[in-house]
Amino acid sequence: MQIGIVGLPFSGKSTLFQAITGTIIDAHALARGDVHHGMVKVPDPRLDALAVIYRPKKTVHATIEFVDVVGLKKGESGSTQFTTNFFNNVKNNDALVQVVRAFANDAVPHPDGTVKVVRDVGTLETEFLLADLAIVETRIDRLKKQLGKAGDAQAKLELPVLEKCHRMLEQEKPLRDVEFTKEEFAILKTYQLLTLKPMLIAVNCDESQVNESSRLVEQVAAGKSGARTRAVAFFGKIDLEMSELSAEEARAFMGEYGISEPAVDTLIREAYALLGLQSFLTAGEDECRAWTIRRGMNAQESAGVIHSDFFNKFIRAEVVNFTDFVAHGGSFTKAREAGCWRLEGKEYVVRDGDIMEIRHS
Ligand SMILES: Nc1nc2c(ncn2[C@@H]2O[C@H](COP(=O)(O)OP(=O)(O)O)[C@@H](O)[C@H]2O)c(=O)[nH]1
Ligand SMILES: [Mg+2]
Repeated sequence: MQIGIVGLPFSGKSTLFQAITGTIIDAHALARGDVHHGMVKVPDPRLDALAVIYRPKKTVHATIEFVDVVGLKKGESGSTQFTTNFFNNVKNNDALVQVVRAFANDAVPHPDGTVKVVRDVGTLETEFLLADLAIVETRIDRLKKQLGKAGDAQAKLELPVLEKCHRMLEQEKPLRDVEFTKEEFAILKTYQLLTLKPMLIAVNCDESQVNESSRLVEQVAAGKSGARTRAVAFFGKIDLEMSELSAEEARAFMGEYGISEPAVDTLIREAYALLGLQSFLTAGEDECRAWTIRRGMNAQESAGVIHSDFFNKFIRAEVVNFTDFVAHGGSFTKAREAGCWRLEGKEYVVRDGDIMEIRHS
């Protein structure tokens, strides 16, 4: 699973990438605009709470991969150029974070001269819609030629799905906001359509915009009601500075700004959820850990994420929800005595934040 950070030049993509990966990219690499990959810890206050109770040797967060996507250039005429290279870099991602600039900084040029969040979201969206339209039209033409010939079953299956996409794209509707059946999704998967990817719009605000940020988020989110589009704010400059501080210094820093956690922490969790991912937790003195599963995975499949033996030899899962677990001192026994412990079978659909212990043969 990989999330691509996209957006216009100088919107703050590399700033965000550095803040969430905790790496510093040197100025030359930034100027060259290299593609950067990084594994990012999914911040999880529940895991932190378990670590306080257990004081384990190791605390392991869930991780997701982020990519600082490049390929967008400022063109000769001053406008933004959407290169083939850019679309190829975008295509490989499972979800996208679109960084939109809201911060004012005279030292940083805006490719279109002024800072306007809604316009910029539209600029990228239009390019993605056109790119998808081109792919869909080419494919429809090709499939139509196969109709009536031997072995045209696949074409008959794919054509209505692509025509549905075509209608939507012509109405400027991104495919992520369209309802598709499982079968339709399976067909569309191979095309790597850009507007089908879940999208998190990330509005990059200045420290002076702390109070304004939720209004900006509402503006960019207006009219985007689909479950696969979300919007959040972050504070590129502050978030990057904060990522370089110790935990204690960061707390003091946040106190000054009156914030309870770095905005990028929320952003990472939103991106994780947008991918359809969630975590269950295991607790012990050796290790407290968040394990990544897809929403809807059952207890046996989830056990298999820990170890394939746990899948093959699964008997039952002991489950306590996070709040109950902590309320009972992080003890399965005490939770059991209090009646909030459950023994679940294979088919139990695991919930986000379940604390589990797998019983296997
Ligand atoms: N004032 C201010 N400057 C920022 C912010 N985020 C990024 N910048 C600056 O904007 C410039 C472009 O940022 P960068 O992350 O390299 O943009 P990219 O081209 O999208 O990767 C850099 O000089 C950053 O320091 C922010 O939130 N506030
Ligand atoms: Mg960059």
